[in-house]
Amino acid sequence: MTAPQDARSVLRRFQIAGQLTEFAPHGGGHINDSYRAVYQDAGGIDRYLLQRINHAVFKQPAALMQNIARVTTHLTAKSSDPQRTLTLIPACDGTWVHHDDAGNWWRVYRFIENAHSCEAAQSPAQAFEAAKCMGHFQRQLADLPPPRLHDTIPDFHHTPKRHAALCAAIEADVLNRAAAVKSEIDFALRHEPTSRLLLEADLPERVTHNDTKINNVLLDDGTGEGVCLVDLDTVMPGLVVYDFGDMVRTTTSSAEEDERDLTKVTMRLPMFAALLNGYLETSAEFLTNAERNMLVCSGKVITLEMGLRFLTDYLVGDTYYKTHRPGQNLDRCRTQFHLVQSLEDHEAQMHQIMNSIMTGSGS
Ligand code: ADP
Ligand code: GN1
Ligand code: MG
Repeated sequence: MTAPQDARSVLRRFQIAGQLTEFAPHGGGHINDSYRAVYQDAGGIDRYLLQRINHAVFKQPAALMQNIARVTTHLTAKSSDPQRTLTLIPACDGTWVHHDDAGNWWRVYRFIENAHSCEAAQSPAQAFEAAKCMGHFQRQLADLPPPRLHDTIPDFHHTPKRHAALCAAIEADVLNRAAAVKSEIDFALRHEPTSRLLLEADLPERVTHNDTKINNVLLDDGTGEGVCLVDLDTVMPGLVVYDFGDMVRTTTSSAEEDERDLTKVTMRLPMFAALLNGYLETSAEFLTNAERNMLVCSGKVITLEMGLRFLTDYLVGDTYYKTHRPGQNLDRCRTQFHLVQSLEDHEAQMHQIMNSIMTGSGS
């Protein structure tokens, strides 16, 4: 993370009035650096979120910011409560991003108050709200005017290419780590057909979020209702089932992504039912049958994808995701593969839940 002092000085490059009174790192994402800034002036206190875009991951930050500006403007224009949508603060030069002398790219959002995100879903009610909010987000963006959004990371959810990248990393084995992770590699190779399931389903391209893990949803502190999705770096053309799948990945398991006790990693059917109910409430009007038919298997595909990505990063030397201890990417891979197994074991029950919701006969 950039030293807080350096980050703090960047704030002067943005159109923010008042006196900076507090400044601290915020959130626990794997990619960008985020800081919370509190300003005070005669009118009261205003809070902001400063973020340094990871330009090793997002290679075209200017194009990425064009996407975010278009999407946030569109969402705000349609919202009945613009205070509850993501809003960019302009830089002093009138653009949406500050490019510093060291080559870093910075942006600032207005801090959305009286809302929080969860690292893991605590209840089906939270899963319901998060999924409902995600469907709303997709629906609101369905009429985003052309041109097509930029692909901020090409082939981001091309799971077969993630599989191929892992195979290349195994082949190169630059750190001689492959032999010790044979069972994980075997699991990945055995699941190659799973990697193709969503891309081969001939689903329509839509504007999607592409990083809908539960901590990218803000929930209202008072009512628990979904407020909005945050972390819009990967908003681009994609498949809605990857968004749904990432919520299955991050809400059905009660364990953290890097949990070492794998007995804690099992999928919880009530969370899945709540996700489906919440999502269908806001997406039913635009989902095609083909999309609806892939909702049950979407969780295992993206969970597999994340396992492939974590294992690849472990093999190449932990260069992509932030890690805080040795072996963390391998631990993350293991939870993902364990969850894939659990999702497979529960697939028949998930289909039953889907059928009972579709026929109006159950949860
Ligand atoms: P990262 O790339 O680190 O995941 P995020 O954009 O997801 O960054 O922000 C980190 C956390 O900050 C989120 O999980 C959410 O809890 C919170 N957050 C993000 N944007 C805002 C905002 N505009 N207002 C309030 N909280 C926010
Ligand atoms: C990264 O930035 P963050 O932590 O929300 C990653 C996602 C993964 C996620 C796994 C740009 O998301 O794809 O699902 O970690 N984002 C990028 O926790 O690679
Ligand atoms: Mg995030």
